[in-house]
Amino acid sequence: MRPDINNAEYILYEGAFPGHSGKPMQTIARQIKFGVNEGNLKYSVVDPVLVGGAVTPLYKRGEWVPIKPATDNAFGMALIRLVIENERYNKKFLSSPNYDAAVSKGFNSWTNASHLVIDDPEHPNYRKMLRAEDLGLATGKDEKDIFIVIDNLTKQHDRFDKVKEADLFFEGKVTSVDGKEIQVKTSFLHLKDSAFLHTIKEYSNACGVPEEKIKEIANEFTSHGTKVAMDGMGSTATANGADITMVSYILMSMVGSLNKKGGAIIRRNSYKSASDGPRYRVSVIPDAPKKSGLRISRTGVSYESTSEYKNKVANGENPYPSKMPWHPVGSASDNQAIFSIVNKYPYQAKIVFNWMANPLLAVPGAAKKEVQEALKSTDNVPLFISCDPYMGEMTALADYIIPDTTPYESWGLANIEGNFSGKGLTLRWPIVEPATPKLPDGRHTSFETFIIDVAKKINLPGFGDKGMFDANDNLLPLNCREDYFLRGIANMAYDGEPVSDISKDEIDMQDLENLIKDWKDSVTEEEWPKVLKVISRGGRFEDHGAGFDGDNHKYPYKGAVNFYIESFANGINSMTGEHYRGVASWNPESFSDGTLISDVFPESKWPFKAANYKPKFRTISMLSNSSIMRELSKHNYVELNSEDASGLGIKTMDLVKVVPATGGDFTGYALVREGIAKGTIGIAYGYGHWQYGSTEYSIDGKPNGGNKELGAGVHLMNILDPKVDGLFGISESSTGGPGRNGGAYRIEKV
Ligand SMILES: Nc1nc2c(c(=O)[nH]1)N[C@H]1C(S)=C(S)[C@@H](COP(=O)(O)OP(=O)(O)OC[C@H]3O[C@@H](n4cnc5c(=O)[nH]c(N)nc54)[C@H](O)[C@@H]3O)O[C@H]1N2
Ligand SMILES: Nc1nc2c(c(=O)[nH]1)N[C@H]1C(S)=C(S)[C@@H](COP(=O)(O)OP(=O)(O)OC[C@H]3O[C@@H](n4cnc5c(=O)[nH]c(N)nc54)[C@H](O)[C@@H]3O)O[C@H]1N2
Ligand SMILES: [Mo]
Repeated sequence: MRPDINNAEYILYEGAFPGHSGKPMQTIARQIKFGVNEGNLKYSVVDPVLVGGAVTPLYKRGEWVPIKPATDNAFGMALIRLVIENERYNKKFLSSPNYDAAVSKGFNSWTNASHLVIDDPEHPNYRKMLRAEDLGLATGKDEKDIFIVIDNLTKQHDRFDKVKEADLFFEGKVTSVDGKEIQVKTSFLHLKDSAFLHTIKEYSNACGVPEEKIKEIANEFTSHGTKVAMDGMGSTATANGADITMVSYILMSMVGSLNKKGGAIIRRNSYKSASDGPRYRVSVIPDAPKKSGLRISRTGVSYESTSEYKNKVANGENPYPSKMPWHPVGSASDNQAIFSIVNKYPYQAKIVFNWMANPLLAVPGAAKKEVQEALKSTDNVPLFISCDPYMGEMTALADYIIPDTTPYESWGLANIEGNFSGKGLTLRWPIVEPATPKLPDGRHTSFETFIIDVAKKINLPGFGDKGMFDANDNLLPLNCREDYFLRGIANMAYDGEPVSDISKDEIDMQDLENLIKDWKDSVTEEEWPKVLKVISRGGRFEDHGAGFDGDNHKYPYKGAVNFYIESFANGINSMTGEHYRGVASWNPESFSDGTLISDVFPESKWPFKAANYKPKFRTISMLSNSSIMRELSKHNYVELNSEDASGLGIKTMDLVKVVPATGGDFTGYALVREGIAKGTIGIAYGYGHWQYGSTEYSIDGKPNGGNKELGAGVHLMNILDPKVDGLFGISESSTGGPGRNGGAYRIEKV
């Protein structure tokens, strides 16, 4: 979810820099400016780096609060402690055990704060939420997850969905139908216990934010009703980043601001398109085989379900540790996949197909020479294909490169990443003929052409003459990219109330007749006027502000915000066999087996942590497209706080060597300034390329590239996890999230 900047009164940015990066930086900058000048918006940007953006002397209502990298959990838990201690939370909201109860009190979201958790180590469902069946209560045939709360009126336990006002503070025994007593405690109290493990002073020492500032922010956050929100990503991309994600939703739930105007609203609030839609079942594969197999990234899978674990147990061995970490809570992840491929674990990749990704730079530690060597070895990767319009770092290692199209040459359906309350979906259509090679049948090479042709060759369902269903389950061909995209656009045009037909004038004005002549058959005669209407407008959008019904977002996220998270509490660290905590807490950065990074690499020898941030004048990969943008920042810097720098005798533009604790030194120009937290190295991402034209390569014997300017600057080499047997980039243990910020480094003057 994302802040509704247009209507918010206070936003806490915790690792997202408004007006500098974010999605997209221009819109966020503009909305902040309006919020400040015409609304009542105030904001705090808690970040190790002051990059500029919307924190400048001109924006008087925004402040920068420096924080040590990878310590946001300490800051966040301090806020939670203060909010609980000073009863600044909205009790009416938190004691609503279901969505309808919360709505009846003027809110538009709900939490499990009042739900009971089984707190008895002897109980078979210890660590789980208390459910109706634990008490022997009858439930409906298809009902599951009937959680239990204590009703504030009757003081008796009841189903969560039958109660309007539940006890937030219950701790004690409940009795099942057959008279057994179960020790339970509310989610809220679990969180409270965790927050009270440390004092505000301890939290403040850990994160470097003064106690007074933490108190001020706790106060500010709870002084605007539901018109507050929190956003952040940099803080979550750390080896302890799962907790700060929880903290963010919990803090917003302390005041009930989710799904409220001026609070946080869902992003990607979109029309149906390349999905099972009103005109075409684009995402449904006719005769699809059943899904099977195991994701290579080891994410979203518990180690206990693997054959490695079962075999070890069957042989009477201690199953822990696993060879590499398994991440029970996560979703698909390229940073984990790459290390699986490199280590041939849990299985060997036979064919690697890379598209629109450059993991060598994007994944912590993957820029290491050893990772590149492993990817090049046919022993690890027998066949490596990359589809890319550019000679990216990853692509340069491939056996085959399929030239792909760029945005002006291709179709695209792109979601809106927040900042807009209504439904919306953008689309782009090819406006120039692709510069990629032309095939004998007139199509150009591209990702879609490659996928369709290979699929047809190996007889995969979902392609060729019987490739797709329309809404009436008639089979239609899927032979070119337009069959896919135009039907997606037809779905979009007909989703809900269909759009009106385009007029003849508009068709002529944009020469749309010519655009469609080659793809007449992809959609029906009847659909074209509506498809063109959407094409002519670059998408379909509700009116500005149409997403609100009074003070409520019309498209609320209806799941509960979990104060106690069962999936974490029941997840097991595959390296140690220990359970994760079910509630947010302050845990300093650690390696996958729980050893603190600072125990392995003590701060006395490795005094710096890294903060990597998005570059202002380029996107992550794209730097060769505009020499004007390149002129504005020819290279990046190793940015240091002036106190740290003077201790090391470093001045701006000195050459300095950054030494990551696990090797991979790099040398760059120092920039000494006040806008960096102490003990932090700030480095802009997207520099230090060794491909993208910076190294020469040849095509059909003709030299290409070789422009050193394209590779200027440094790429932050993150540390590896020495506790794993094999190459492994530092990551968050429960989810597998990348640990690109934080770590352990030292700096030497060259
Ligand atoms: N100009 C520009 N804009 C972009 C992009 C780009 O490449 N260039 N990329 C786009 C993409 S893909 C994305 S996902 C968004 C991301 O946009 P943002 O969410 O803003 O992402 P980042 O710049 O990666 O990180 C945000 C901030 O986190 C800070 N940070 C680093 N470590 C920590 C930490 O431990 N704690 C805290 N509190 N902060 C920390 C960084 O200093 C940075 O200022 O930007 C998009 N917009
Ligand atoms: N150290 C560090 N790591 C990071 C981040 C960071 O801030 N610091 N940011 C993270 C974030 S938020 C993100 S989103 C990821 C991004 O990580 P990736 O998505 O892996 O990387 P990109 O550089 O955005 O682009 C990937 C590839 O797309 C290709 N490409 C560009 N345009 C096109 C096109 O039109 N068609 C095709 N087919 N290919 C194209 C480029 O050549 C490149 O090889 O990086 C993450 N990793
Ligand atoms: Mo991103």
